[in-house]
Amino acid sequence: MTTKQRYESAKEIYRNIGVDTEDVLEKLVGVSISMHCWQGDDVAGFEGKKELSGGIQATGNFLGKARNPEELMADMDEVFKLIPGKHRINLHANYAIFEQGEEVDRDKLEPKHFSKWVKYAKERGLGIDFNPTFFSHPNADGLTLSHPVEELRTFWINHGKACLIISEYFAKELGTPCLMNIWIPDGFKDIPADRLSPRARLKDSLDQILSTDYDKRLVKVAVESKVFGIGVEACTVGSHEFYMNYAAKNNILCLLDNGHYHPTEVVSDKIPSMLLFSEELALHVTRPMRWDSDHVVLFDDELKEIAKEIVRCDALDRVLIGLDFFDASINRIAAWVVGMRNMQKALLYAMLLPSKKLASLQNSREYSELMMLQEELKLYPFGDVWNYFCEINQVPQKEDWFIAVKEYEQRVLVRR
Ligand code: RNT
Ligand code: ZN
Repeated sequence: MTTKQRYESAKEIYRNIGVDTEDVLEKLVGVSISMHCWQGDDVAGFEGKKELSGGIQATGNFLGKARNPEELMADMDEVFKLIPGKHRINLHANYAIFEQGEEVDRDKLEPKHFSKWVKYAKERGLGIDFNPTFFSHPNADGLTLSHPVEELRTFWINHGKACLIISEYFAKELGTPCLMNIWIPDGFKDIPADRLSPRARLKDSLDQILSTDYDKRLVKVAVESKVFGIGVEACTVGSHEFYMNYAAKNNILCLLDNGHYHPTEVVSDKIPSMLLFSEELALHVTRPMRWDSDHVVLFDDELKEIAKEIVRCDALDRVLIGLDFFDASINRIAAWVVGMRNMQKALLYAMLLPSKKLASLQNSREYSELMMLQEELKLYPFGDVWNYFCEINQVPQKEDWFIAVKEYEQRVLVRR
């Protein structure tokens, strides 16, 4: 049977439960996912030999890591050939591209240092999202925006302000709003004596950054909380409560990274609550394994649950989905493709559920039937719809994409 024939049969099966697969495929292709550039080089960036700091860690030594902008862009192109739809790229400030002799420190960054990225994105019709980089820098000695030393705190405030201007430049150039996400590594390894002052300083730093004159329609600022990290096990300054309140009061976005909560706490459950109180919400979809390990996103239960919440809340246009993982132990392009395709698969899976019917079973408290149906739906021919989606969007189906990755590994990566 051809992919199309399998799809036709699946379409019929889904029609019987009231799901229109044609509708779903049209919707799905319109969902853009923000692909993080930092999977391509283990969060190294282009500033030279700076150690990765801030309590995040890329482990592994797979061959072929991108060493410069050209290589990183070429690798990203390979990924985009293998995933259906049009997406966005997510950059960090330490991926600035300097001309010879033009290097500046992070507090002095300007739009021109990102013009090559704009050119790249324009040529491919991609949007850009952005992140100030508050780690891997001599001034980030465990504390940044909450630093008690004014001079250091000011350096980081100025970095944040510079990044707002750069974000606005991306939005203007590319004609699509830029999400600028703030994550800082600030915290304490052991029990602090004062949790209030660092948070008061962080609050003031954010106020100062946001006082920059920028167009709120073009730049969406988000704040990303974290419960713990390597070296900051006892307390993080930017906790969930801190940022949720800060975001609500200042009308900016919260960004939820599903590796940043207590190990049994799930982001999927937070999505509807957040959406009741804020217009938009941003996500870093990742896979924590026992800790915030940033493993490649798999098609697992929590990913499906996250996608279901977005779809059921009818919030595809209110939830900004970005990925955040960095695995250096496998082919980095394969890592990207697996993660991106899985995010799309999860959305498709969610869109193919008869959500209204399931909700009505819940509301009429027919819990036995609800459980039965939710379980039966797991074996519906979802894969046949996915393969057809790949076919009509001209990317390889099933595992076939890996042939291209292997070929690129042999032709390009092994020579690096
Ligand atoms: C770290 C945060 C943050 C980073 C990226 C590189 O724990 O998740 O989002 O992973 O900014
Ligand atoms: Zn994150």
